[in-house]
Amino acid sequence: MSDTKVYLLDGGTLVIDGFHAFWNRGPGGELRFPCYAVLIEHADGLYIFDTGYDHAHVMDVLPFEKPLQTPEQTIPGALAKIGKKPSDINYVINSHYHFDHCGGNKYLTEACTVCHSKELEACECFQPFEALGYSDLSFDSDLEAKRDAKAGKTPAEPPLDIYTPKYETVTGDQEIAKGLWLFETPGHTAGHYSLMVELANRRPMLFTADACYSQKNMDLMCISSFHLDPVASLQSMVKLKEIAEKHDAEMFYSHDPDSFGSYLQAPGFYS
Ligand code: 5PN
Ligand code: ZN
Ligand code: ZN
Repeated sequence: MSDTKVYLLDGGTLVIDGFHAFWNRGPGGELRFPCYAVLIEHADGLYIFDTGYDHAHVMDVLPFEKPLQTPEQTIPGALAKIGKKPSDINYVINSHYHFDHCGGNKYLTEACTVCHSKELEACECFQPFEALGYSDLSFDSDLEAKRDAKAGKTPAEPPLDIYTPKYETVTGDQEIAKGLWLFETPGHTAGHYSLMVELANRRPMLFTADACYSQKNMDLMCISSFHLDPVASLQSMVKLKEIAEKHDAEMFYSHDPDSFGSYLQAPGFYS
C-alpha cells in the first residue's frame, strides 16, 4: 500500500481590505491573498479538502474582490496538471460553505460530500451578514433553488453537469479515514472544520481553513472580519495551537500571502 500524498492545488487570488483580514486592527488597504484546494491521495481513495472559488461567480457577485485565476487554477485545470480528472475524486470535504471554499465542488460529480451537519444547515439558514459568504450554492442545485424560491427569485440555472450531491454529515472531532482527522473549529461559521493529515515521512499537516487566515492572524490572535461568532473563533484558534502542539503538526493557513509561496505546490507533493 502506498503512502498518503498531499498536493496543494493553487486556486488563484482575491483581494480584500486589510481591515477585513485583520478585524478592527488593519492596517487598511488592498490585500491580495491566495486560495487553494488540498488533494489527498489516500489508500481509501482521492479526497479534496475545499475547492476554491468560481471566477464567474466572484465577477458576478463580488467583483470588488478582483479575482485572478488562470485556467490552470480551476479544479479541472489543477487536477489535469497532475494527471487526474474531476470524476476521479471520491470524497470532497468542505471546511465550510463560503464561496471561496466550495466553488469547484460542482465539477466533482462522482464524489461523496463530507461536511459538518451544522454547516449544511447554515447554507439554508444564515445570518443576514453572512449572505455574501454563502452566495455560491452551485454545489447543490436543490439548495440553490430553495434559497432562490425563499427570496422570490427565479431559480438560478442549474449547472450543466446536473447532479445531486450525496452527503455524509459529521459532528465532533473524528478520524474519518486512517490519518485524516477533522477537528471542529467553529466561530468563522457554525459548522467549520479544520483538517489534520498524518503522513509517513514528515510532521502532520494541519489545515486551519478559515479558522485562521494566516500566520500573522495567529501571531496577533486577530481574526478576520467575516465571522459568525468572534469569541468562539478565538477559542478555535487556541484549540488549533493545542492540536499542533500535541501532534507536532505544522499549520497550513487558508489565505496567507506571505506563507503560501513557501508551501510546496502541485505537481510537487508532501508524503
Ligand atoms: C474572501 C471573502 N470575502 C467575503 C466574504 C464574506 O462575506 O464572507 C466570507 C468571505 C470571504 O471569505
Ligand atoms: Zn470563510
Ligand atoms: Zn476563505
